[in-house]
Amino acid sequence: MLTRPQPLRHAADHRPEAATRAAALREQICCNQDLSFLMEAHDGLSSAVAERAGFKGLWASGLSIASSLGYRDASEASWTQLIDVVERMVDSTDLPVLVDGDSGFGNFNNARILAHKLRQRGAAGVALEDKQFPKMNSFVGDRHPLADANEFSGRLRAVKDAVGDGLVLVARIEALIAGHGMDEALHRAHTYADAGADAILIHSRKSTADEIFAFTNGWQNRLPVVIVPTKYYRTPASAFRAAGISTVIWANHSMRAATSAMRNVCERIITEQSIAGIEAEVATLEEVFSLFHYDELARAEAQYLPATAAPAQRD
Ligand code: SPV
Ligand code: MG
Repeated sequence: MLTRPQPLRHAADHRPEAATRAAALREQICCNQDLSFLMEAHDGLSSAVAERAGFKGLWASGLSIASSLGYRDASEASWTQLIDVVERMVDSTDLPVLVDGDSGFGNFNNARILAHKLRQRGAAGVALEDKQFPKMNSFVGDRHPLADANEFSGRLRAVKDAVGDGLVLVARIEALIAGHGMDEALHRAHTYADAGADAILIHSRKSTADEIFAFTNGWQNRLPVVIVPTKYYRTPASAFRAAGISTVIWANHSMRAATSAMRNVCERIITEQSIAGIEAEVATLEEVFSLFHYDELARAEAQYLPATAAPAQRD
């Protein structure tokens, strides 16, 4: 009897299903005993690098994705561009991806379409912020008009009805960014919990974590709390643990590291008119190839290409 070799599967076919990733993210955000960390990524490469480094979950940052596409973080990239990037991130790793869904690209209807398509592309969760569309990055200027809390709750309810537990739904509160104060932030957190959010992201642009800890004191972990310590970066993780915070998002550091590394290498090459000096400082091609499993392709070629196939024509 002819025994056929097991068919090889394309690298992306080995990846966990969307439901498995959503369950993994839910575990990290909602059920974790210790603090969880999500690392920013903005494409397939940065996702694969973060996974290789040991991160267990990714943050698909709106700022970083916009920047890598050459847009401003002001709702200039479309939701279809976002889901295409998320698909590349999902296909490049086994990790759950929490997607920065900005304000949901419109009203409840846009938000639920976004969530539905994100789930189809394998995302594990979506964070929606209570701003109006178009939004502006929280660290740019002082114009951050908030959405009405009830209208925003409708966006959350519509997303929950559309995708159920298929995505972890994180409600992000911008009241502190917009200068509305702690009472408003807590009121909104309770409103969004009532609307079905799975976790609350409380955002601050202060250089200390004081207002984050004031929030966690008032909130008493009715839902898990997610934070983004980009501006209060000096606060140690131990302080976040002590405050009972669930998850820390390192929100833009691969994008910023890439920016400074690219700037340095460009300046060196233009000055030195040579790449000899930087060869030892950049990733080897072998490292890049290994991130994307060229070995699997070689095995597939052995299985599927005719043995007599002529090598590809080269110049
Ligand atoms: C992002 O990474 O796009 C965020 C976080 O939303 S922040 O830039 O802090 O608003
Ligand atoms: Mg963002």
